[in-house]
Amino acid sequence: YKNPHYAPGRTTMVHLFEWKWDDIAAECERWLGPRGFGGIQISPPNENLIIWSHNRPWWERYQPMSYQLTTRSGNEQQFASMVRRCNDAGVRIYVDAIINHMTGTWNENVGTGGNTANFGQFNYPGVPFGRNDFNWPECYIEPSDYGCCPERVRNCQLSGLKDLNQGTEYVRQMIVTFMNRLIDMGVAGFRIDAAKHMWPGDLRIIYDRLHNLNTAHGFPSGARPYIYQEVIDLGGEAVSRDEYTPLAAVTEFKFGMELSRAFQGGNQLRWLANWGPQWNLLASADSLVFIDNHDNQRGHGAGGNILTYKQARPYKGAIAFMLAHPYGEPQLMSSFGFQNTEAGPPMDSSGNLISPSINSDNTCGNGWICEHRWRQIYQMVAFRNVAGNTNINDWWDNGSNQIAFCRGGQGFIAFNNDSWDLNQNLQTCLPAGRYCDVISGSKSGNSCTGKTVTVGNDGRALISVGANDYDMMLAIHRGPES
Ligand code: QV4
Ligand code: CA
Repeated sequence: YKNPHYAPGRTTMVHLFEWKWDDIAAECERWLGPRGFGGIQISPPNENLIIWSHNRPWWERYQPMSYQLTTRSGNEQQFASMVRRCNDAGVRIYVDAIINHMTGTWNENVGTGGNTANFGQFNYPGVPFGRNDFNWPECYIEPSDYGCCPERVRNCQLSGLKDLNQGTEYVRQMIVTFMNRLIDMGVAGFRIDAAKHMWPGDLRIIYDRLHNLNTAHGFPSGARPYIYQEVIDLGGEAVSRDEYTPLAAVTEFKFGMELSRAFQGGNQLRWLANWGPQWNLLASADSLVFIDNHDNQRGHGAGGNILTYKQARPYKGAIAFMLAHPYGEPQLMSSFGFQNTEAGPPMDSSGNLISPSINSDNTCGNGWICEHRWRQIYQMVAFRNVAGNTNINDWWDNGSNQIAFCRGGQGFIAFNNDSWDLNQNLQTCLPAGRYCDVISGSKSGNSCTGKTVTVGNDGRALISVGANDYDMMLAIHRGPES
C-alpha cells in the first residue's frame, strides 16, 4: 500500500482541491500529463450534505450523506470519464475517502445526490446506515482526549460528525464496496481522512479486502492501491503515527511545519543538511509530504505557521526544497483564493462551481490559484522526475541560509535565504555545458529566458542568487528543459 504506482518517470501528485471532474480531465490532457505530473488527489467524490446556512463552505464535502458518486464536482459518469482520460494521459487519481463518519446534525438535510437523512435517528437511507452502524452512546471528542484517551479519539465524534463503527461487519462491507467500486473504475489509491479516529485493526481488515488496481487502466497485475492515512502527529498525543505505518503510508505534518519555519527565517537553512528521519520525520518510504494542505492553509487541523500561496516567495522556496530533496512522496497543493477560512470555492449564485480559466501565461483565473501552474513549481516537478532515485551529494552551505546540493549527476539546486547575495563557485555534478535555470525562466528553442549557468569540465560553475532576486533559488538539471 506504499507504492503510488505512478507511470514510469513520474514522481509528484497535486491536490486539485474542489475541482470539477471535467476540468480535471482537461487538465490531465493539456497540462499535467505533458508536464510529467504523477497523480492528483481529488476532493471527496461521494454525496455530501448541502450546507447553505454557511454559504456552501468547502468543508461541506467532509459531511457524507451516501457513497453515491454525485457532488458539485460532477456525477458518476463524469467521474469515470475523468479517471479514464487521466490514466490515458499517464496521470493517476487518488480519492479522498471519508470513512470515519457521516454528517453532523443540521437543520438542512438534502445531499448533493438528492438523498435525505434523519440525523436524530442516525438514519442515512442513501447507504443505508442506521443507528446500529454508529458508535454508541454518542460522545464528543474533547481537546483533552487527544492527550489521554485513544478510545475516545476513535469512538467519539470528531466535531460532532456521526461516528461510524468500523468494528461491525456491515459498516466494513459498505466501505469496502465503495472503495472497490472506485478501484474498478481505475483509481490508484486513497487518502484516508481522519485515520487517527479509526482503529488500526479495523483499517487493516478494510485495506486487505480491497481489489488490486485495474490492469485495463495500465496498472501492473497484482498492484495494491496506494494508501496514505491522515494522521496528524506532532508528538505528545495518545495516538501515534507509528500505529499506522505498519498498515500503509502516513501524512507527515512535521514536514511542512519545519520547512515553513525554516523558509520564513525561523531556522537556518544549513540545518537542513540532515533533513529526514534525523528531524524525527517518518521513514521516507512511509511518508506522504507537503508544505500546506487544504486544512492547515486556512488554520484547520494542526496549526503552526504554515506557508501558503499567500507568502509566495518563501512558499516557492519551501516547495523547491521539497521537490529537490529525495525524502518522501511529495504532494503539491492547488488552491482557490480565499479571504475567510470558511469560504467555499468559486461558485455561482446557485452554488455551481465555476471552472478555472487559463491565462495566456499558463496561470489560472476565475478565483483559482493553480500553484501547480507556477513556473517555479512545475519546473521543479520536472527536476524531481529527472533526479529519480539519486541521493544528495556535494552539500554546500555558508554556515547560514545559503545552501546548495546535487542529485547524483542529474541536477543541482542552490538557495539563498540570507539578506546578502550568493556568489560562489560551486560543484554542480553536471557535465560541462550551458544550462538554463528552471526557476528564473525556461528554455525556448536554443535560448534561455532566465539565468544561464556555465558548467566547466570540473563540474563547477559560478552560481549567483541575489538577495533581492525575484526567487531565492536556482536549479539546473540534465534533459531538454534545462
Ligand atoms: C459544529 C460544532 C461542534 C458540534 C457540531 C454539532 O462546532 O462543536 O459538535 O456542530 O453537529 C464542520 C464545522 C464544525 C461543525 C462540524 C459538524 O467546522 O463547526 O461542528 O462541521 O457538522 C473539515 C473541517 C471541519 C468541518 C468538517 C466537516 O476542518 O471544521 O467541521 O470538515 O464538515 C483533527 C483531525 C483530522 C481533521 C482535522 C480538521 O484529527 O482528521 O481535525 N482533518 C480531516 C480533514 C478535514 C475534515 C475532517 C477531517 C473531517 O482534512 O478537512 O474537517 O472529515 O486534527
Ligand atoms: Ca471514529
